[in-house]
Amino acid sequence: MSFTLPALPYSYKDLEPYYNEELLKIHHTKHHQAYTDKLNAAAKDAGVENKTIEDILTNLEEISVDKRTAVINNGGGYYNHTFFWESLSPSGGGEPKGEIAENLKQSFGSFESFQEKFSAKAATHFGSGWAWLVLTADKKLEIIDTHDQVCPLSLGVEPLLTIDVWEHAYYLQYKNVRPDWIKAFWSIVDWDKVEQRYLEAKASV
Ligand code: MN3
Repeated sequence: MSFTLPALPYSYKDLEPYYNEELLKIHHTKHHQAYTDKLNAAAKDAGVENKTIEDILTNLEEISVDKRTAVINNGGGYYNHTFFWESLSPSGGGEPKGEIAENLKQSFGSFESFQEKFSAKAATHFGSGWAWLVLTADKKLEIIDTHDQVCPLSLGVEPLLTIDVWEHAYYLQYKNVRPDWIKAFWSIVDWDKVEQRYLEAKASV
């Protein structure tokens, strides 16, 4: 069994003007593909090639220490990008509805306040990494950031939404101005997907 690059749920030009075709194509076919290829090598080396990526990232302690870093980097790179693509939609943006909307309001005061805090976490993350909305083990919403390709599943929390703030994620379109990328991101967030993930995470034990 091997991991394969997942197809995007939209075409390369569908997220324009917020995320342009050239950037999306390179990010998917070069960066995400490279993580996929290296994950296959790292998983085989660690003897976990027959597990799901979720199982691997949730149980990193089962991998010997000398082989773990390659799995964290490339397994996280594989999973985080798939999760990121699925967080976006050409018909996204606006405000969430349903239970996630209610809980964001309860947890952060208002949707705008949540957006400000999430944007600040993404903007101030030092170096390469991700900002996330997660559901903790005691079912609370939190905003966290992770370095490099560390995945929230390895930290015991369920990811609900993420933004990639590696320079490769925005430099071609937004140059060094990460806050412009973060602002554009809000116009393509798939809140229906976030709601679906929230309901599933809330129901899981
Ligand atoms: Mn990336």
